[in-house]
Amino acid sequence: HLVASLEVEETYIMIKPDGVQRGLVGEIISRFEKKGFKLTGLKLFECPKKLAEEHYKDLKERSFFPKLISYITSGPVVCMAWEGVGVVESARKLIGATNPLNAMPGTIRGDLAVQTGRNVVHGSDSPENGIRELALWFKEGELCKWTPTIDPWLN
Ligand code: FUP
Repeated sequence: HLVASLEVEETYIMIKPDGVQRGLVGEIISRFEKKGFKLTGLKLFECPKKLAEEHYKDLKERSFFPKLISYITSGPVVCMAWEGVGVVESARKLIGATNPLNAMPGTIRGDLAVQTGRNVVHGSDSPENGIRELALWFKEGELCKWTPTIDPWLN
């Protein structure tokens, strides 16, 4: 479908260890900032194995699961919460297809990545998973529910 949700939503976006180590943190954050979404949470974090397994629990039976867990826990990740109208689906479009070779140029993965197993960024795939994942990765008090006091044109 072409029309994004008109609901204000929250999504969990994570820059994976390859994105951090390749120096892509600023570039990736910029994509969401320039689009006009609101940053409501941000931290550099070393993900414990248990948390990675919980986050990707739906993929537990897949052959690539052990490799996926060792990739995600191989170095610090950048955890982010982004808020906005239709942000879940829009962020998925900004990120691009799971396999970066299938991701359109102009998307984060299309522009910056080559391999599925090194696809630089994660984004929640539904509003329900946005809520679930934010609860998993952020503690009470780590998210900021702020209202812009300057530019009222975006968000
Ligand atoms: P996405 O929602 O685009 O992150 O993709 P999935 O939830 O299907 O997969 C989560 C992660 O598992 C991907 F980012 C990379 C990894 N993966 C593989 O390593 N191999 C696969 O065949 C599929 C996914």
